[in-house]
Amino acid sequence: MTLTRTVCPYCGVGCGVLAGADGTIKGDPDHPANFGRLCSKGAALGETIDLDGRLLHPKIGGTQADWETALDLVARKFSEAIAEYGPDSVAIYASGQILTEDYYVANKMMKGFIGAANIDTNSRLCMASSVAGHKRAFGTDTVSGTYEDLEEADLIVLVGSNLAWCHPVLHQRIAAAKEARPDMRIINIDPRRTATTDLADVHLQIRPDGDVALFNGLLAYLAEAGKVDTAYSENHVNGLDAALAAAQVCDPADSGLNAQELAEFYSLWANTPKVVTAYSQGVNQSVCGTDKVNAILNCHLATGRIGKRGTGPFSLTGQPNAMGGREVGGLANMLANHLELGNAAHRDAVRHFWESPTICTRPGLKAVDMFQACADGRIKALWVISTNPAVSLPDADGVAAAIANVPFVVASDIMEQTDTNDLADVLLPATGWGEKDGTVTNSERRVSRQRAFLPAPGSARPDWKIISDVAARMGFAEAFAFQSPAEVFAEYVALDAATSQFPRDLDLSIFADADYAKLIPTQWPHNGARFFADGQFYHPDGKAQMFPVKAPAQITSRFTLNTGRNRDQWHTMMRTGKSPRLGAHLAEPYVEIHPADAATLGAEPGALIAVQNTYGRTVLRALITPRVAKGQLFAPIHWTRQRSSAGTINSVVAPITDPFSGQPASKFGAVSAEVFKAKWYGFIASNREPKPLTPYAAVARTQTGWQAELAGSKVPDDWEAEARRLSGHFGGDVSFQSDPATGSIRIAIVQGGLITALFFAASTPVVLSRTASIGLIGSNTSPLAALAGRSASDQSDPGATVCACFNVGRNTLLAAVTGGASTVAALGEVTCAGTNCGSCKPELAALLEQTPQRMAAE
Ligand SMILES: Nc1nc2c(c(=O)[nH]1)N[C@H]1C(S)=C(S)[C@@H](COP(=O)(O)OP(=O)(O)OC[C@H]3O[C@@H](n4cnc5c(=O)[nH]c(N)nc54)[C@H](O)[C@@H]3O)O[C@H]1N2
Ligand SMILES: Nc1nc2c(c(=O)[nH]1)N[C@H]1C(S)=C(S)[C@@H](COP(=O)(O)OP(=O)(O)OC[C@H]3O[C@@H](n4cnc5c(=O)[nH]c(N)nc54)[C@H](O)[C@@H]3O)O[C@H]1N2
Ligand code: SF4
Ligand SMILES: [Mo]
Repeated sequence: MTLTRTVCPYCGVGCGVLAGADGTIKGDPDHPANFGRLCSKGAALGETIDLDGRLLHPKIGGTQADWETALDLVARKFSEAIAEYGPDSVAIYASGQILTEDYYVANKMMKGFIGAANIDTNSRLCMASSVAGHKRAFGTDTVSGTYEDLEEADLIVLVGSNLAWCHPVLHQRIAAAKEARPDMRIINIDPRRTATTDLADVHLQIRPDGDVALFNGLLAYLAEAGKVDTAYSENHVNGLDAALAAAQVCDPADSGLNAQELAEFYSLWANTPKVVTAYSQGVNQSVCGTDKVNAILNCHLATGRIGKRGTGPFSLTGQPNAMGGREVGGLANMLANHLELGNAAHRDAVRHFWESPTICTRPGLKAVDMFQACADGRIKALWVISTNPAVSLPDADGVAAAIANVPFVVASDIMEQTDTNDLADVLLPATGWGEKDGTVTNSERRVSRQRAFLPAPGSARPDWKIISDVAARMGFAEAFAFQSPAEVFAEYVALDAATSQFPRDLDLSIFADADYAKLIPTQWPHNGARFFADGQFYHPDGKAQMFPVKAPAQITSRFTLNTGRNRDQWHTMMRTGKSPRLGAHLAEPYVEIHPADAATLGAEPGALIAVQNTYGRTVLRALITPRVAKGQLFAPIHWTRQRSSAGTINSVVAPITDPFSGQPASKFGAVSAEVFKAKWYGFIASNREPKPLTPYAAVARTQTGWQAELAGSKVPDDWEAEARRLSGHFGGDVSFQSDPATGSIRIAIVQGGLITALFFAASTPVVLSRTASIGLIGSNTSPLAALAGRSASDQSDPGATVCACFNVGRNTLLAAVTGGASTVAALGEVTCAGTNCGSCKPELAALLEQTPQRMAAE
């Protein structure tokens, strides 16, 4: 079997993958991002390339159509809207998950040929504050850090980053570096404890949005302790005095940390020259996201700790091509190739190069405003490409209504059913990872090739081709006559060369003569390049700018909501949701709540909590844990309306944005919380996909089909009918058991001698081995034995999955601990857990810490 050299389609670490058409997936030992490692999501890629649920042909109004008809219709509707209402009446909402070539073509069409800048992407929800902060400080959006800097630092400060779950291979590289150099210090700044905290020497459990106060305090401390590099700041930095003055009037106690925590952190940072401050969404997704970025950059600029090995600020990108999108300029307030929309000379040069009839002259609508314009009727035609805004934007229910309000909506996706596709007039099938060719750029500016190793399914086409074909039909055939992604890439590189008279960081000359087919992972401007090494920045005078920032006003609410990611799921689960192994890690939309808050609300373990505000309402399983602080709730972002009845967390996230970047404040909002008083709780294992039909429902893939956790607010009159309705099994024989004493109901549905569905209900959360019931689906076990909850092979229940690679459950691990395994390595030897991708190692360590012996001793 020949394996194709490509890169992982998930996070911004950008790991190299060797992939085969039979589903073989290996880490690429030669890729400089991962040197052969993969995390649980990367390792399970082979399970997600089947065609189940794929959109295989264009659809118009739900009916299959041919490409000609669909493309003609899209082009006509867009052209008509532009003719009647002007270029600002159409919009594209795209994604950091399309390839650089797709992105370049979409941006060119919108800005140069339609002549408006209404193209924004989900990177607005992700990287916009970093972009804005970098531009203010450096004059360009330059990420100067490299992965080696993280390995070489003596101190790594992780701010608002759950690296262990969100950039797992980078986390493993840091863990390995720390093992080799135990003196290395890691500080984790996060309002809650996470798997990342377990690697850290110190957890600073900051108040939400306390970051500006914390880093302003650090700047003031650096000045007082004589740690400002005066020579550096005189020669290379403007604005020190103003930034310092703002910092000095800021009270570091507003960070929520005590005097000792502050003193220790400040002293360690001040006295460790080799420091990297790496940050992610806990910084970006905030009302003061841009200010947080500048507060961090200020400290690095004041000390000259930037542009040198093992030092610097490091904005970790989330999506596989978030960085590529920034490079091509695919946001509503950028032009192309790091050129400025507001600069007439830049605009003229780009227009000249594109030979375009027009060029946009002012910024377009940023994501949240774009959907507001959809709601109030300004947008007449909308094209959504490779993103699921009806789930991932704040005020998700309002956004869904806004999309429904647009007269003509197109969605390009690889999957047929998404919450956004359900609202579209036209669906265009895109080729996905493994089927398409192009380039992506990772967090350290390394451009890698994604290569196809599978044929295009059905009549799916690559995004760059679909966009070019629509542009051609709108009258721009000559400028969009691309025949391959290589041609698009060549034009993108040529645009860079044609505009080299404008000094900026982006320099793609290394790719000028590159052989696209054989392109090896390459950092721009050249491998091993170090930005700012000479102290030169990109403001006109060559200096960096320190920015005065002040701490935001506090939110006063009994409960606030923080949101983020799970280890084994990717965003709206369109791909990872296909893998039973990945689904087994955390199979329900949950809310982390502090034990004291749970007690006040009267929430027992397994209870459901209704979290709501004026925007909407969700119902989530209570995960009672001291990992979150009192008054703070945390919930994952992954559940959609396809997989849950009330688990879409953005239903309760307000559309409040950072004033400079337009990035939504997805991590900190006011909500109320109360126990959802269910009349009954249930569980289904089935060979058919259950629909989320009860007030609480969470659907997930299993090894034998599907499962659903349920709760209802009205006890059904006819349990058999309810079991059939919820499992979708209307045929077959039913075995029914009920226990009036406990109110529990057990139903098995058998077809052709095989168990097709098992349904359990009770007046309290159902306690039974899910794994055992799931294992019985499709077996010929007698219904009576099945309803007794015994597993098909009479094996013990492995428990909830901890290690997704080897499917090792919590009970198996606890048994190994009882049997004497006392270290992560020993657990690996006994059970294999953690010995493949290593993503579960923090959880193994936590499990060891919680062994009964230790708990008793505490
Ligand atoms: N498994 C998995 N990995 C992913 C993704 C995924 O969906 N699943 N998505 C990818 C993408 S697109 C992105 S953008 C990245 C995101 O990667 P991360 O930013 O690391 O992930 P999040 O879970 O969104 O948030 C990180 C942390 O910010 C903390 N936080 C909240 N508020 C504050 C605050 O005010 N201050 C500070 N200091 N911290 C705060 C949260 O408690 C949370 O632990 O992950 C990428 N990797
Ligand atoms: N509350 C809250 N909300 C958040 C966040 C948060 O932390 N909290 N994080 C935000 C962030 S950082 C991000 S990045 C967003 C992510 O949010 P989204 O971008 O909405 O999430 P995805 O599920 O990744 O959507 C990608 C879609 O593209 C499709 N797709 C995959 N490959 C291709 C392809 O090659 N071509 C095409 N045309 N389609 C394809 C998939 O099937 C899927 O439907 O969510 C944001 N929303
Ligand atoms: S860390 Fe995991 S998800 Fe991220 S690129 Fe690597 S294998 Fe993919
Ligand atoms: Mo993201």
